[in-house]
Amino acid sequence: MAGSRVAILMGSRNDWETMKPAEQVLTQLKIESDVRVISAHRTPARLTAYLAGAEQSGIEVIIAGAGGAAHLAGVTAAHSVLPVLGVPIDSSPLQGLDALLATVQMPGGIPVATFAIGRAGAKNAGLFAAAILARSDPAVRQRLLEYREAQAAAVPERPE
Ligand code: RP5
Repeated sequence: MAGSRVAILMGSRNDWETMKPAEQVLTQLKIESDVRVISAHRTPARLTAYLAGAEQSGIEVIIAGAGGAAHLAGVTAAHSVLPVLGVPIDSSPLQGLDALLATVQMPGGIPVATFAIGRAGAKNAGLFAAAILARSDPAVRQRLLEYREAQAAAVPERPE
C-alpha cells in the first residue's frame, strides 16, 4: 500500500477483469494504486480494518466495484470521508442493472459517485480519481492534459 494514492476495491476476484482498466489508466498517469479484493458482506472485518487505516496510509480516493446487490461502495463511503467512486459490475443475471441501482441510489447523507456499468465505468473512475488528485498536483494535471491530447489525436477525421 505504501505510496498508493488511490485504492481500488472489488467485491470478488472475479471482478478483476472488469476493474483492471481503472488500474491501467492510473498506471498510465503514473499514479500508484492499491488493488484489493474486499467484500462488504463476505469479508466485512477486512473492509473496516482497511478503511480505518486508508487515509493515514496516503489513500486520497477510493474506487469500489461490485456486482449484484452491490453495497461495497456504500459501506465504504459509510466508513470513510474520502471520495468514493462506485463502479457497478455486470456479474449477475440482471447484467449489472441491480449493481447500478444499488450503487447510485444512496440515501442522502453518504455520497457515492457512480460510474457506468463495467469496464468503461472502471476506466472513467480511474480518470476521475486522477482529476481529483490533479486539483492539488500540477504534475498529475499535466499528465491528464497530455492523456486527453493523445486521445484526441488518435481519433481519425474520417472512418476510412
Ligand atoms: C459481489 O458479488 C462481487 O462484487 C461480484 O461481482 C458478485 C459475485 O461474486 P462471486 O460469487 O463471483 O465471487 O459481491
